[in-house]
Amino acid sequence: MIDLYTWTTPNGRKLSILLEELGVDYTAHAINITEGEQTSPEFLAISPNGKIPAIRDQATGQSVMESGAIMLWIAEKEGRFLGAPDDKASVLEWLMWQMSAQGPALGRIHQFAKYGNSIGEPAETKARAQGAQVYVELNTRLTGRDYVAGAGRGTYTIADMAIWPWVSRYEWHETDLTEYPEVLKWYRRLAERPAVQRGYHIPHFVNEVPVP
Ligand SMILES: N[C@@H](CCC(=O)N[C@@H](CS)C(=O)NCC(=O)O)C(=O)O
Repeated sequence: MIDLYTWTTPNGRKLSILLEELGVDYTAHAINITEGEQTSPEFLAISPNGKIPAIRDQATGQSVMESGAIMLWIAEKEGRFLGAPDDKASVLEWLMWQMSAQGPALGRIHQFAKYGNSIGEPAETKARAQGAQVYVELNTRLTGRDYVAGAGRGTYTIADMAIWPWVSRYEWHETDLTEYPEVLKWYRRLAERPAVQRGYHIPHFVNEVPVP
């Protein structure tokens, strides 16, 4: 049994989507990051970076922080959603792209576009350009493919599960997905998956899965 410490954010939803896709037993614990619960000593013992998501394997007592590390750790343990052996390089590429490029670029836009924490011009213009750039990269990658990683048209992997929840915040970063038709097709395809829908509503319902 896995304990998942999470909140209603893209980084949290990556893990609840993976666990729902795997169909493994897990218990979701809500860590309300708007109330500072991520700074409690109990939580910091599991997640020393003071951020969700984190997990704890009840069987071994092993805890893991950092969403990309957790996804890899669980997928390798379960032997699923990593594609074929030859697909591993592209799974890692797109998982790391999500962690280092897509998440930070879009999260920066949320700070001023959604929360009103202005960083002034020209920094906001530059941040929006970087946000558009990650969509161009994803749209290009998805051209002629169904999934981001793997040979041929691709295979559904943890890389898709990591990227999708950030795209689901398209309204927050004021992106019109119709400008990125390959991303839109992929986004809708994943949004239809029952496990993605269930995972989106962990640890609790906020809104229906947005679908343009
Ligand atoms: N690199 C981390 C980022 C996690 C992260 O930024 N989590 C946010 C919510 S999406 C958080 O817990 N913020 C609370 C805080 O920073 O105090 C990961 O991928 O797990």
